[in-house]
Formats: sequence, structure tokens, C-alpha cells
Amino acid sequence: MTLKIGITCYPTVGGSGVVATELGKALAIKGHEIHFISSSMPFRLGDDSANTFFHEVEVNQYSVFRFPPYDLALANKMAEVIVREELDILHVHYAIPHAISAYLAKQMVNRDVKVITTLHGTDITVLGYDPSLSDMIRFGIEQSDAVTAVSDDLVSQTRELLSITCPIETVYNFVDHEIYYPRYEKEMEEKIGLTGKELVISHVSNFRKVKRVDDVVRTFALIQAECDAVLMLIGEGPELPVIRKLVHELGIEEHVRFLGNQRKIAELLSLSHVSLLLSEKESFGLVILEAMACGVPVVGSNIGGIPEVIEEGVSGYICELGDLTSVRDAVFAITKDPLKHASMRQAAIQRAGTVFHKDRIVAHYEDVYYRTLAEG
Ligand code: GMT
Repeated sequence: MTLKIGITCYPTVGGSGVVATELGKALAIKGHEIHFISSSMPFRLGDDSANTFFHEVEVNQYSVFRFPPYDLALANKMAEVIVREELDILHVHYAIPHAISAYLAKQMVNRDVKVITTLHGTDITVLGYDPSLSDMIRFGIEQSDAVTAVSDDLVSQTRELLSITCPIETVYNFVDHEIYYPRYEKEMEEKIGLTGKELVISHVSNFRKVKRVDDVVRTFALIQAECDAVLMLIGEGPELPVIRKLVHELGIEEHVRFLGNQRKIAELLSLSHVSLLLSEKESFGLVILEAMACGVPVVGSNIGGIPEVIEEGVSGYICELGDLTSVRDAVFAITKDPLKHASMRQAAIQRAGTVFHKDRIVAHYEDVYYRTLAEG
């Protein structure tokens, strides 16, 4: 039986939006009818996706409102789409405000639509600590018909932080193997100014403080002191000026490429020997999976869901948060032995292509939908 599914996510660049959009596209290919309900078209959604519809949430800027009520406009749009399109499922990504808007929408309609909430991370690990929001997050989670989280660690944190007892199921993130695979491009190598002889390290993030890009840069300085190396920094965000200043202070400007937001992430990652993600909060770390699928071992911090993605000593290494010499040693342990590097590359591709394969995870979500509908 195919389903009519509404999906709400943050449509801009970011792991949760990417996962929600790719999930919707994959479900549509399997014959389900997908309705994205969001403030703008999710950036990964093409115009040509069959079985896929986009419903834009518009918030009117009446002068009586100091703060335009997006959450209410979203709830209203959800209710409208649930009724008109006869949705079976409303799958919201991120608890705040999406799970609350979905709850409100469900109250507004005379239809037993099932609300599925997927927790992605900062909705719990950051907002969950905010006393002005924690009761609301708990309410949104407990009122959902089913709740999933992107790692076991996020399930545990949600339970502990919010004293939640209702079931939360881990459904890992996935990667699209038609996009993320080792795809070396000579033109890209030339464009970045690489010779093919240096050690290339990559880091992809949205340059928020939690990503600790300064640790990435300081580790790179330790590496670069010992060998010819280049650091590719991909992405943009609030910490970017701080990081530029740090690179200048460390005198490593000619070795660091600030590449900003990029579309051809797989082609860029494929040029690197190792990728680093040294965050202090990370419920999963989608960029780790993208790197692994491109055949790039990752060194990550011992935080959140990162150790569930990287298999320690097999597809990469896990280091204590802030232990930069260990990160440097791990990078050299991978790259100084060509046989080890090759076997880790293969292990990374293998793990990304099995445990986190798109087909497997999409089928898991479908199973969640069917089970929730069967519960009545
Ligand atoms: O990490 C971010 O800053 C973006 C954030 C988001 O909402 O997209 O990412 C969260 O969800 C991703 C997809 O599930 C996860 O891979 C990230 O680990 C998670 N970020 C954090 O937990 C900090």
C-alpha cells in the first residue's frame, strides 16, 4: 500500500533538511505521494521530482505582530494539506517548532493522520537545556504517534535530559550512493590548487561554535609542521571570521583553502586523504558518512553519535574531544601506511554502503509508518 506523506523540515542547508528531502525523494520513487510543507523549497528538491509536491508556508507581516507567527502559519498549512490531500502520515524533522505545529494541525482536522517526529540533535542537545522550551519539546515528543532519533546516543540524551519514557527508535541517517562515491576530478584538483603530492585534509560544516573548527585548524597546523599538507574548509557560518583570523595568526594561509558553501561536495571530499569532524556536540555527523561513502576515512571526536558512525580503527579513528595531538597521530596512522590507508578507505565505503545504505534506511522509515498506522 502506498501512502500520502507530508514532510516538514528546515529547508536550508543542514543535515536535517538534507535527510528529510532525500527521504521524501526516495519515498516518492517508491510510489508514495510526498507533500513537502515548508517555508521555502528544500534546497535539494528538484523541480522534476515525480509524486512530489511543495506547499509553501507564508507568514503575513501584519503590523500588529511584533514577531510574525510562523509556527501558527505552519500549523494552518499542515491542517489544510492534511485535509485536502488526505494525508496518512505527517513526518516532521526537528521537534521545535515542527512537532508542536503538527500537534496543533492534528487538533484542527477531523482526520486520524499519524504524526512522526524525527529528532536530529540540536533540538535536544541545545534547546533541551533551555527551560523556556524544554516542557514544550517534551510535549511535542510525547504527543507524537511515533518518535525516531538519528543515533542511539541522541535517544539516551533525550530520555535523560527531558525525562521521557515513551518509545524513541533509532533510525540512522543515510547517504545517496549515486552522489557520494569516490569521484576524483582532475579539473577540481587544479581549481583548488592541489598538486596531487600533498596530504589533503578536509572539513565540512556550518562553522558554528559547536563544530570546533578552531581545533581542526590547530590540528592541521601540527600536521603541516611535519609534512606538506593542505586543508580544505568547506562551508560557511558565524565562526568563519574567527577561523580566518586564526589561520592568519598561525601563519598557514597558503596551506588553507576556504571554499565556502559548495555543491560538488563529493568531488571535493574525494580529493582528501582524511576528513576531520571534531565537534563538541554531534548527534550523528552526516558529513562523516558523506566522506566515508567517498572513500575518505574520518577522525572524529568521542562525542554524541560520532562513534556510532565511525568504526574505531577500521573506517577511521575516534579521539577525545580537544586532544589535538591524538588527532594528528590518528591522521598520520592512517596516511603514513599506504596499505592501511587503502584498507580504511575500503572499510569506510563498505560501512557507508551497508549499515547506512539509503534503501535500508528508507525501508526502515516505511516500516515505522506502517507500524504506526497499524497501531490505530
Ligand atoms: O549540525 C548542524 O549544525 C545542523 C543540524 C541540522 O539540524 O541539520 O544537524 C543535526 O542533524 C544532522 C542530521 O541528522 C546530524 O547529522 C547532525 O549531527 C546534527 N547536529 C548536531 O547534533 C549538532
